[in-house]
Amino acid sequence: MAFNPSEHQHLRYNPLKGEWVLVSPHRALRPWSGQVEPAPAEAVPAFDPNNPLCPGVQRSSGIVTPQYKSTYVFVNDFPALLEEGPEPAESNDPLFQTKSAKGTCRVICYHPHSNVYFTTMSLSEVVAIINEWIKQTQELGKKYVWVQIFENRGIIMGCSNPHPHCQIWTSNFMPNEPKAKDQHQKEYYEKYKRPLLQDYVKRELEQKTRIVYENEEWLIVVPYWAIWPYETLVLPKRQIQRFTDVDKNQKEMLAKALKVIVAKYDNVFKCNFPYSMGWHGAPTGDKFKESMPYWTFHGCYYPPLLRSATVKKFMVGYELLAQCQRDLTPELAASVLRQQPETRFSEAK
Ligand code: H2U
Repeated sequence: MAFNPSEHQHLRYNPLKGEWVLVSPHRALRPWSGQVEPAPAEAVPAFDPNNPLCPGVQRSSGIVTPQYKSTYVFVNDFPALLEEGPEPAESNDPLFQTKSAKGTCRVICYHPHSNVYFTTMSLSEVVAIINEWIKQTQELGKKYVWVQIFENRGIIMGCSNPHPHCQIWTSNFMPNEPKAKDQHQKEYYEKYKRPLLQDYVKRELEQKTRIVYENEEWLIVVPYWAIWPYETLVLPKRQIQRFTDVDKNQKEMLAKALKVIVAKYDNVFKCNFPYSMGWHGAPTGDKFKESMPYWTFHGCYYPPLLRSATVKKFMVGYELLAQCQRDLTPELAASVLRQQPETRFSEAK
């Protein structure tokens, strides 16, 4: 019998992180009688006098959120990283190593209304969010080597507040994920003299099997090495290293791409598709002025849903003890997403 990647088990390599994933397509139809998550609540009022992220409402810190009209940024009242604090002692002990950890955590409210999102905001409102992401990268990147912008969407992803928002955690250290991507993109560039992700864009455009959406500036694919069922990678068609390098056209086209990808996600199971998403680009801080041609700026969406609006993939047993595994092939996931309309089901005329 000839090998068929959509039917037969195999391993795939993630060249960005140097990790392998087990793909087991033959298992995709196995029955499920496990946990079903409660259906996510959909109706959120535009203003909730008890929601601290709404304009005019008091936060836990006692500060009243101002009457903002566009995006609004504040320092997280419960930060995981503080700018100042006692430093741990240096240690040469190979088994008990410690390092300094300093940084800051901010929250970005996307919009003054709680009942809007990328799918329902205007293009210019989404561009305003992108401008805020760039501004924060510029400002915090002067001081910190890593500026992690991320959003948790939905209760099952640990999102604690229904108001449209994301977070930024900056640090004086490179966290593990971007550190691995830094190392692997660097090694690839040294070997092939081209940025890994620009070569990848070219190959995905040729193969066409994992494309979810593209416009003149951006390509969204389910990566060949995806671990989450409907994971996607947002890639620039023109090489850029950091968010701060995005030009006007890339910004507008990115706004368009983000509106479409979220609409497609929501259309798959007719719900607010939960995910964690965020941005990765070349390190900043002392390296901000350095050109790092091996680094390609990109976005990642990690959604957990697998079979329905309530049944998610668990990263448990084999994933925790051995390595990541998936049943649905990236090609099948991409075709499901590609076929979805570009407008959210609730907005369709
Ligand atoms: P999440 O929904 O991703 O949990 O983000 C909401 C953040 O908002 C969370 O990190 C912060 C929480 O600490 N927050 C405040 O800083 N002040 C508040 O009054 C409420 C929530």
